[in-house]
Amino acid sequence: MQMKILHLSDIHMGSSFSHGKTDPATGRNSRLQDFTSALSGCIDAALEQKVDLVLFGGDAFPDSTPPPYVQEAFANQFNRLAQGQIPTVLLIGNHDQHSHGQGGASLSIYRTLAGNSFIVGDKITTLKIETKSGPIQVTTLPWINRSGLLTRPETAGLSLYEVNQLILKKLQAILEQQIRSLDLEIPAILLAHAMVDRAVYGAEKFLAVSNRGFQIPLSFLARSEYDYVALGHVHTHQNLKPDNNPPVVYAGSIERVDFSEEGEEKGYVLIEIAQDSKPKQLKWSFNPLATRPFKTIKVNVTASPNPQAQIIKAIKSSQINEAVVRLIYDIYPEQYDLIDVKAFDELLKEAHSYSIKANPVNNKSHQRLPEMGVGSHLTPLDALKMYVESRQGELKDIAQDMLEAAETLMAQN
Ligand SMILES: [Mn+2]
Repeated sequence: MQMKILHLSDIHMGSSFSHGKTDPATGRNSRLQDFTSALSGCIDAALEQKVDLVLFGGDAFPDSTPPPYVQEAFANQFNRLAQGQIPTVLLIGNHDQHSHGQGGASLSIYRTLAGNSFIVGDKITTLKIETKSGPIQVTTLPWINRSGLLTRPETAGLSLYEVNQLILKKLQAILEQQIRSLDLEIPAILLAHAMVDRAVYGAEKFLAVSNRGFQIPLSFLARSEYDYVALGHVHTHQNLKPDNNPPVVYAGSIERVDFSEEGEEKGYVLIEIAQDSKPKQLKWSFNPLATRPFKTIKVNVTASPNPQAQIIKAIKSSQINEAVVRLIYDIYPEQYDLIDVKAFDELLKEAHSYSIKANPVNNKSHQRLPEMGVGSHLTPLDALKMYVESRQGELKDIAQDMLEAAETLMAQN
């Protein structure tokens, strides 16, 4: 007997509107249609492949109170799974929680819909789901926040680091309990919305260095008792266990939320488990979706006698048809008179949407800092400090934050 599962994540329906345009007929943002098409592609695949189970890894919307027309676009697609009688687990991500971390407001309504074919994963537990190809176990691990696992007296007087260590200790014990409860004869999947240590970060990286998020070590999740670990949160598709023992896979977002995802392929994961062979055989594949391309055109015209011609040439040699385009050009302020932006507007019209940004280059900033010359050896942190000091004028408001973020990032490696 073969069991088929579709794993998708990070839908973020209703985001990226700044990269769209308003449809004059409906008043709706074109990016909602793009995200709906991407989601529809996942649901089409689930129905065509007659999968036994759909696992959604969390982050349905940009926040827990999406406007009704956005909820409707989401519900229309998931409703097709209910009609196809495909059991579906909807996991709660950080964007699905209220800011104070109570429950999954935007998804909890699905609990009551469609003859219980939806299961909302809002707590750590192990579900046993009966599918048309047999039973499967799914441990749900929604986004963890401090208030969910710790009480206020437990955290009194502790530093942020100590609080995180305490959460991890508790989490490890709870996960251990779940793992011990598994029936190893039946397929088992861990479905988690988490920042797992060792991931390559995309747009969500700012959460990693803020107080809101913390990281779960890969070793907590990559357990041989699970046949597959289905992850949500990081938007870049990747497998954290290349030896596939077990696969620990971020499906990634299904459409580009912003330019940080420009170069990434978007899609969903199909999993096949031959549960009767011993040991169980598992195959998984990443399936790309047709998504709207993003294109950055970056030009430095500071050395050009004819910056206008150079920028036009760069636009003409780029694939911009129906893409979300941003044109950025580095330019000396004294070259401004040589630029006619209207000509760029004309050329960029065939893009889906576009933005143009002139990046003024200060002649002085071209001089290298003498301390950073060839032959001197600096740690990356010292180099950053030196750079920040040399740019006090522009960076003073964010200098401290930059340094703290850098220290946090480097301490993690
Ligand atoms: Mn997330």
